[in-house]
Amino acid sequence: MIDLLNIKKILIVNTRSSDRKLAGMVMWGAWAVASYYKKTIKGSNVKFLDENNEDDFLEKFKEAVKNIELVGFSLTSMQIKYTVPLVKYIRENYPKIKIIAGGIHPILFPDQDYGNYFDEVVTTELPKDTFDYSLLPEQVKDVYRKKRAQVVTGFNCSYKCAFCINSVRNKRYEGVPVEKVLADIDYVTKEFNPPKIYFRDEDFFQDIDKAEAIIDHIIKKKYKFTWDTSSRVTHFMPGRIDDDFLPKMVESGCRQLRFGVESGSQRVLNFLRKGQTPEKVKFAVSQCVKYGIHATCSIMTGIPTETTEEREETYKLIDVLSSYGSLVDILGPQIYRPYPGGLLYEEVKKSGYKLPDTFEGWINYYDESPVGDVFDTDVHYPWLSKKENKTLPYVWVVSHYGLNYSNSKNLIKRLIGLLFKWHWELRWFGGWDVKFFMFLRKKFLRTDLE
Ligand code: B12
Ligand code: SF4
Repeated sequence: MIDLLNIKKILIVNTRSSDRKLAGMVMWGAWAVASYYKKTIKGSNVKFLDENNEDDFLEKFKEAVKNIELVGFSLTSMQIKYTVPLVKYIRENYPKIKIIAGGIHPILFPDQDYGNYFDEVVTTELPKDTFDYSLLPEQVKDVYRKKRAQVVTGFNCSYKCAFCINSVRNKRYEGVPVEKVLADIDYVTKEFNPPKIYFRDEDFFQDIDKAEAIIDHIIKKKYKFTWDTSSRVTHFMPGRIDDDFLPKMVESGCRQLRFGVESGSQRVLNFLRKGQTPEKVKFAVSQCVKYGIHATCSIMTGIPTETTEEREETYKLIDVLSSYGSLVDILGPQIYRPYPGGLLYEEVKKSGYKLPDTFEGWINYYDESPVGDVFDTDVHYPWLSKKENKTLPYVWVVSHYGLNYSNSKNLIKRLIGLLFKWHWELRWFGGWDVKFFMFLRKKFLRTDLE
């Protein structure tokens, strides 16, 4: 085991996870680790480099490793491809540098053969109670100032949806103590004066008392930022998010909630162990609309065992939700992409879907089996028919642009919207126009779902 107490010069690296950089995003795991080492190792000099948020990342990385004792890589499975070349560079040029890895990939695959890439692979979480703002990349700070800051209010979730990592890791909700959240809000407001704050949480209202304390604090301090967060639809009930609570939320600046709607079929929702009904979804979304809050509805299709009729139930639910008006954003339905972990992953394994069993097997894994990007159209999932593999990757583009754009004030957006709405009404997820649009969209407008 590496004796970290005798190591002072540390570099924590977060590489990109696909050919597309996730610019402006906060990479919580790597930031937590860099902050933890900086706080706990006396006299340490800790640097944090996130490829998503650096121009000339490679040059900066090469410069940084010249004078470093230990490099720690934060790894999701998709980052392995981009991490290995950096590890090889260090091994070849600076053999004395110790290299460690940690993150969700080692946590999910603690027994995998990691070869000689790392001197140590950490398969547990490090404490995540400090996020040192001086380590946050400048590009992220800029986003905090101009667009949206983030404040963490909780980690994980006590539900166990079959497709979610929470069901594999058997995690429970870990709320950040309310005093800490309030102090963080005060700090972020003073330091960055953000127009908007995203409360990073898998389910912000899981601790409703904490949610209320945060809302009261924002009102008391008369902060002007708006805020958004993620919620389960099931919190919309008397005594939780109800007609007494919603006006307070709005007063405090709540303008958007994100919901995991997933499916319009009760059978599929039960299969996913989602613990919600389409009626609950409709109620939550209509309540948001009533109070002027945007409801972003994230929806999936191509779920193992889902039938054509059940898919149509999802499309019908989408029609109902979008009929509530322009405050409803339909995100998806995106094709279900299996990532390792989750009960649903056990299901896809039955259809012959296989993940690599060695660390090296992951390096090019996603080249042939593209997951992780809404623009992936070349999918070959064994639980789907040939036709479904061809058409389902285009469903989100038809619904997203057809339903969200067709009433736009911008003429070009409206024309695109009307064309796609026509496709949507015919349930026609093909045609050269859709494919050509997807091609252009992927080439020129890759960063946001605009
Ligand atoms: C918030 C979130 C995001 C955010 C922020 C991502 C980030 N890296 O912080 C955004 C929106 C950017 C995002 C994007 C994506 N995400 Co995401 N995301 C999450 C989510 C919900 C929470 C992550 C988080 O904030 N955790 C809190 C931090 C503090 O914990 P942590 O990252 O695990 O880090 C701790 C330990 O792992 C360890 N550790 C971490 N790094 C290191 C390094 C060293 C050296 C050491 C010693 C320890 C160590 O200590 C840390 C502190 O305790 C997770 C699900 C989950 N609950 O884990 C999915 C998850 C990580 N995402 C996932 C995916 C697939 C993606 C995307 C590919 C999605 C997409 N289609 O683009 C991208 C890839 C981004 C990337 N490179 O990480 C998958 C990863 C699956 C896998 N096998 O790797 C997960 C697990 C969800 C799932 N499907 O199950 N995501
Ligand atoms: S999908 Fe959402 S509600 Fe379900 S376990 Fe995951 S974080 Fe919790």
